[in-house]
Amino acid sequence: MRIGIVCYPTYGGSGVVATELGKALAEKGHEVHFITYSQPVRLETYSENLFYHEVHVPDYPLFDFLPYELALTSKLVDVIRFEELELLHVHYAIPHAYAAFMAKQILGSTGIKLPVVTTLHGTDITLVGKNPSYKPAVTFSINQSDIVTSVSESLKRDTLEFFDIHKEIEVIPNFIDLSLYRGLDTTGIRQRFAKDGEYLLAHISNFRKVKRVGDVIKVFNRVLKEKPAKLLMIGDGPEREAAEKQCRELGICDQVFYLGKTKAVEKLLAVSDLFILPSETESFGLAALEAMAAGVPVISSNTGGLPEVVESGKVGFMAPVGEVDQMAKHALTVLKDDETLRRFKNAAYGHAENFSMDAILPKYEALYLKALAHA
Ligand code: GMT
Repeated sequence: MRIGIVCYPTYGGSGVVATELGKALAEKGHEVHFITYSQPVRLETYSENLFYHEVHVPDYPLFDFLPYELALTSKLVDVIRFEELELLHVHYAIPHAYAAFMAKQILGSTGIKLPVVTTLHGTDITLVGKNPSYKPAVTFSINQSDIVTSVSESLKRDTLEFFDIHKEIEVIPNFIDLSLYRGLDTTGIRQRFAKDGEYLLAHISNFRKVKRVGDVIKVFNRVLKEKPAKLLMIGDGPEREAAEKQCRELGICDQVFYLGKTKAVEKLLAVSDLFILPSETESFGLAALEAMAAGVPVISSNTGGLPEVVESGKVGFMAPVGEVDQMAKHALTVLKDDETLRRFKNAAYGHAENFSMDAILPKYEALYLKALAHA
């Protein structure tokens, strides 16, 4: 198939899922064209089946706001026509589903059919999409998509609750390429952060409010009172400064490493003992799955789609949002002794296999065929 993929190219779950999906499809022989405003961060590999088309938004003194949807729509029309794409898969409804609808209309006026698959990822529904400024356009464009998928049952429920949707929503969970976590050379990495006998905890996110990074620090600080440990804070975003300040106030700066948007995520996870994800809301929690793929147990909040990912008591534990005492208690249960930690680590890795790329990719391919058949 010749497939167009639209996504956010930056760090963030939806862009990662879209890019890994595109790469896997290309490996299976499909021709995949990414259309977005900059090269997706995970699209560094070369494949003869992978293409990238950059959307440029020309500025003009009249524009207080650059019309990205318009430029994206025009680019879609151009690429789809010229490359003879058969299908468009857009990730994150805002504004991609809307641009896809417009492109479909324009192409339709010249007799070109374009099936559109929209994947809902989370904040496009739970935080941003239901804002009245966007809601009518989001509702409309979801309903106009030929196929709609969501990354968890929880997100599907939220979508049906917040929007007037009369389209079937297929749930296809996030997935992971387990091969990325095998045979890694991690020589010296753990020693760089933790001494012998110290536990290594980790958190990865875009440090937005929804991630509750302050709770990560609180949980870690409680763990520190019982066990020698270090914390890796991976990623960057608006809440980083506040989290750094929190560490200073608690006097634990020497125990916490802020590593920013490093690309060595798999290696850092591979040397970690425990992952903390106390989010306010999380439609799936790809970061938790990445941790498990590296054999790292997870302590998370029990919000949104996380209960579909984190098998509490087996691969880690969940606690209600904000319950940092409970989370710390759970963390100490996992870190109780070497044998317990090993059991949780093995279970985490085993559970990640349920979300392997091999298991999930055929589901998308089947949906594409369905979309093509109905076009
Ligand atoms: O977590 C974020 O803020 C990034 C966001 C995104 O759209 O890139 O992630 C969402 O999509 C991911 C991939 O489907 C999910 O794994 C995340 O749970 C979801 N984030 C939230 O719901 C907050």
